[in-house]
Amino acid sequence: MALIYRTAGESHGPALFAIMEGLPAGLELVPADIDIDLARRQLGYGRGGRMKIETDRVSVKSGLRHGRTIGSPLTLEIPNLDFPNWAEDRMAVWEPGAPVEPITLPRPGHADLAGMIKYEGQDLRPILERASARETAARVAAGGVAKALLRRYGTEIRSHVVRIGAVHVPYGQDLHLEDFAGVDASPVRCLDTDASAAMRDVIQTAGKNHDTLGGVFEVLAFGVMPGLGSHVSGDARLDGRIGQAFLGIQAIKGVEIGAGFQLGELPGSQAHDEIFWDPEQGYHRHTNRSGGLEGGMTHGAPIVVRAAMKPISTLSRPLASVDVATKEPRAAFKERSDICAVPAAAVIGEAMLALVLAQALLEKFGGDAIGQLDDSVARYLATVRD
Ligand code: EPS
Repeated sequence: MALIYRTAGESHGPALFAIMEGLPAGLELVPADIDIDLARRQLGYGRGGRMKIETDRVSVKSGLRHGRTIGSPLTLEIPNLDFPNWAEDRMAVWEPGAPVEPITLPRPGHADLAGMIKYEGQDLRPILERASARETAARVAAGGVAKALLRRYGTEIRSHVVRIGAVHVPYGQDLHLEDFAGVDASPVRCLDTDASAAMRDVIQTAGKNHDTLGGVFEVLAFGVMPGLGSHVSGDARLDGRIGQAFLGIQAIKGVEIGAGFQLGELPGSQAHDEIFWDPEQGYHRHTNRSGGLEGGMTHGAPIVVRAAMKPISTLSRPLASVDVATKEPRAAFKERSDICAVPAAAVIGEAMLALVLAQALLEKFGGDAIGQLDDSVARYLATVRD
């Protein structure tokens, strides 16, 4: 069965949920597989007051028995601790106890206006609640499960921030798993100490100026077996599926794989990764401009994905907008928000890459029980070197 997942929940509703179906039975999980990533997603210099309110922890509601999946849909719940603080009426699932004023001032850059037009509404609340990046907590929870599955077959996923506003480190460096040991200790999840300090400074300045900042993060998957994905149809190509998964993260506007846009500048002789073979390593490359993907398939080198995040669209000094009730010019809606969430987005990127790779793994090897999957993977890996 294919692995599918879906999230549900609003930012200030009672809870967020993820349901995953198609996981093999017998996969061992511990709470930390999910909770550590949930906590990592809440970190990062530049986050707003909401992160002091929430302490995201998963509560598993189905699909797990005695720490092992049982083949049925896995339901993950993350409560919104802010719901009782101010949203019980605003987000009441039934008639509210007191009347709730509509929000009528769409923020440029947010889903507010397009969503309101699409749903023929006069209140932005139902749109902004689901468009909010709070939803990504549920994806990160599902990603924690996908990571546990991938880890069993030697794949580890890491991320780091390579740009905040104008401050950046070189993109596409030759990084190894060990290089990421201390990345979460950086307040902006950047591997370079000087750049971390400079990124922190620009976020602080943006905050003082009532502004927000975006940036670029890179996600890498190490220990990926060759042959996941497919060259046979456009929608089966793994590059395309990764692109969709990353562009589906709130505020992501650009995605590159490997050398990405730089490949458009290079001649073929400098753009591709030459092929070598020796008895110890089997097939291997000395470069990885392809970001681990050729012809829509993994080829065994690390997968390297970069994504660009636009600045947060809720500004404490709001941009020009129009009141949708009166059509009068007004400043956009202003609500508590973050100044910069790129470090958190990098953790979300890890989850998205894990989910795409877990889907590709299960498509290739199938199996209802984890032992069947183990056997199929082992049989295949025995063929890969030669
Ligand atoms: C968000 C606005 C802020 C962020 C939120 C995403 O929330 P609030 O309006 O409650 O202050 O903090 O992110 C999260 C809550 C989260 O868990 O990441 C938005 O509008 O997208």
